[in-house]
Amino acid sequence: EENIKWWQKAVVYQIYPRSFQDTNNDGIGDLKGVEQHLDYVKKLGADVIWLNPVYNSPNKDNGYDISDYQSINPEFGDMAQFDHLLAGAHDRGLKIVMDLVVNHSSDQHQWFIESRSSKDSDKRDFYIWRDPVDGHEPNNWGSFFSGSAWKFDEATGQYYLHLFAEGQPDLNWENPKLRDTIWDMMNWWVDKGIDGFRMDVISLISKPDGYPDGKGPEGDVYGNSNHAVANGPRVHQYLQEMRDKVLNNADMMTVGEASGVDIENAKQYAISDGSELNMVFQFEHVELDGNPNDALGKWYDQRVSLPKLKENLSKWQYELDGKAWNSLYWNNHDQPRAVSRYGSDKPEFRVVSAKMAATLLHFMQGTPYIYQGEEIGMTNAYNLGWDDFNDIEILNAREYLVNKEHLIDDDTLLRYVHYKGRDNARTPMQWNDGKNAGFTDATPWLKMNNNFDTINVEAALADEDSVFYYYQKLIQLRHELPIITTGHYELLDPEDAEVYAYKRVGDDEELLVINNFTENEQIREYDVPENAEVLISNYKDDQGSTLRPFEAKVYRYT
Ligand code: ISL
Ligand code: CA
Repeated sequence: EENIKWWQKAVVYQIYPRSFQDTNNDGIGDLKGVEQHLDYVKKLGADVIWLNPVYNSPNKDNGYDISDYQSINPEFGDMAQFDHLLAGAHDRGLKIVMDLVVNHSSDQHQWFIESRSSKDSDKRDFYIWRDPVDGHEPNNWGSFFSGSAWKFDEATGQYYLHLFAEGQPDLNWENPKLRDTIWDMMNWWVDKGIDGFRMDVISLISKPDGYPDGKGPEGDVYGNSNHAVANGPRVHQYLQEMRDKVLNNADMMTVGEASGVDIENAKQYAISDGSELNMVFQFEHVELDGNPNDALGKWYDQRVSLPKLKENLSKWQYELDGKAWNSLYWNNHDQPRAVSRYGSDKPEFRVVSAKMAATLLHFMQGTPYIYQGEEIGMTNAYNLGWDDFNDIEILNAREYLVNKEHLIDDDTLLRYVHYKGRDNARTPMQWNDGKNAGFTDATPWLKMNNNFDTINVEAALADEDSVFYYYQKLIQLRHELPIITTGHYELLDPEDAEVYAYKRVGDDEELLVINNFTENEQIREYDVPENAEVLISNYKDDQGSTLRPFEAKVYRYT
């Protein structure tokens, strides 16, 4: 117990401010809107809020292209409102973790404006510039958002690297001056009293020496830069330097978004001696239903099989236990809605399956993250069409895969987008069944999911059997029972393709977590002692070996 850190017992609620609550009727969520709902987050029981980027940005990638790290985007409010929000959160015992996006900045950042102005600029080496090779790009790296990761700049005749959008040039971490500038900026936020950082694609900051070509899937001209760039030679050195220069200055929570990171890498990033980060967001389980050997990459709409999912999640549970720390998530602003992807958003199964998925995740070892709307079972947004999407990843994929390379047609991509697209998660929060679900009186920046007449916070709060109250109970149990934080994980029946059952083993008690992953009844016998009691379930009564559709139950026994 004594050795447990606060962030190991905590539950995080992720807020995407643009889509949370608009208070000045411009169709865009804002900081005042976040503040307005602090009591809602408190009622749910979460301990920490992770705020997606709220800094100045031309919004090529919705705030992940930052033009001033020490400012608040006027569409969200101003610094006084931020300070007020932070104080309001602290008054309620809530912590706030900020998004830190330092693999790249916006091309509108003053640093880049100076950097691109001349080869002699003292900011030139804040970014990554290379001469053309035989008249074209320095290597074959592809951008995460389609096409080449290099952009030729006429003014100085060199290419700059952008692993994401053209408007997101990569910062040059090799430059100690850049690193010092970042440490100063981070310390400025630490001094404000924020409680931690979620570090965007932090696994990509150290580029491999020599910039070798990456290997891409067959039929794709670009090398997959995720594999070529992730976990570069100096990434751990940089993070240890960050620990020393910034993170040790306060009691912070840190989570690195770690694209391209496997178990062995993660053991170092999230090592329990505290020398780097507290935990990482790994991507393996959300990449299982993709197309890794194909130029289509993530674009696909087949579900992962349960044994495959089990194998992966279990590997992380076993391997990090005692050595590092897991983050637990089904979805975020980059992933489709959990209930649509892992449960069922059919009306008759939505509530029960959202609770099942929550049970499966929240009884694992690690720090759980809940993405806004997940706690009321918000679903993918099938009513959005090509004219409605905003996300650069979706729009670029259409440009590249459909229009340029003719790899698939529009309708197929649309089907994939309805399964996987990031805008599924970004439609505004559904507060009630009124105009625009109570999100705004104006036209929302992104079309609403049209199911808010039934799926909304007001309805959830009025129904004691709602998904909301189930999450509330899961969080409460985590706070009360140390075994949920520390117990050892044991998978049962790895090959069972319908039911996901596992144990948490403590010193003097155990939990057995049983989840029917299907919409059919299943019959399963598990060995449970006489003294077993049902700790939580998404059905009112226990029918023993009969598991009803999406039934989840947890037995506790000694
Ligand atoms: O969204 C993805 C897959 O659909 C990822 O490739 C994603 O781009 C990657 O995980 C990095 O995400 C983070 O950095 C991006 C930003 O667009 C994402 O919103 C952010 O979470 C660039 O800053
Ligand atoms: Ca607003």
